[in-house]
Amino acid sequence: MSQYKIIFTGPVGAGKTTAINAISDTPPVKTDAAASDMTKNRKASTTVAMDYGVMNLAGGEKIHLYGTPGQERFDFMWDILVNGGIGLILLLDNTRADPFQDMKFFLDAFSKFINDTSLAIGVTQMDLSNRPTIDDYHSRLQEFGIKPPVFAVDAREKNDVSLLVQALLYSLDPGLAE
Ligand SMILES: Nc1nc2c(ncn2[C@@H]2O[C@H](COP(=O)(O)OP(=O)(O)OP(=O)(O)O)[C@@H](O)[C@H]2O)c(=O)[nH]1
Ligand SMILES: [Mg+2]
Repeated sequence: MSQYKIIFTGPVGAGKTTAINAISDTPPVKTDAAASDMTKNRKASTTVAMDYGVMNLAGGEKIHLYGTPGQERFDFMWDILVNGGIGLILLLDNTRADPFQDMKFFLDAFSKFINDTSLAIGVTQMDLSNRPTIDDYHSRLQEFGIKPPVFAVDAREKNDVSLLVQALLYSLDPGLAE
């Protein structure tokens, strides 16, 4: 049976923990701790080490899902978590002050891994803030010389997150995504 690993990253509150929770076929492992400074993100806790879940594909493959902490002070986990991964999902929160700056920051931070593997981008909270648009993201990504799939996703919705994962898998191996 084939086993693969993908990693979710992105800024605080983008929905990494929520997304893994939504699609995992096993009870997810979370390492959230209460955080008093999280009120501006409409949530009371933040990931301090990692999230973990598993998605079972129809072909019998297992996709191991790892989520990074969003906070930069835990960035020592980022290199550890990408080890052995086949692709990266970058979640961006459209209500943040400057989502393009977040995008640049994470593309830079994970540039080596992205170069070696594959990338898909999900933009969350578009129901709360509809700008920038997905087209705006595509334009900005052209400046980086990359063309990853970009979707609007609600991290709470299993279908949305699942489509994003399928897009990433498809870009790696069209046979893997069904
Ligand atoms: N309205 C709305 N809320 C969303 C959407 N996606 C996620 N959320 C909410 O946004 C919050 C995301 O929180 P987390 O999943 O903890 O975010 P995280 O990326 O794990 O954050 P850190 O671990 O702190 O880096 C949750 O309260 C979700 O319910 C969306 O598309 N729309
Ligand atoms: Mg989290």
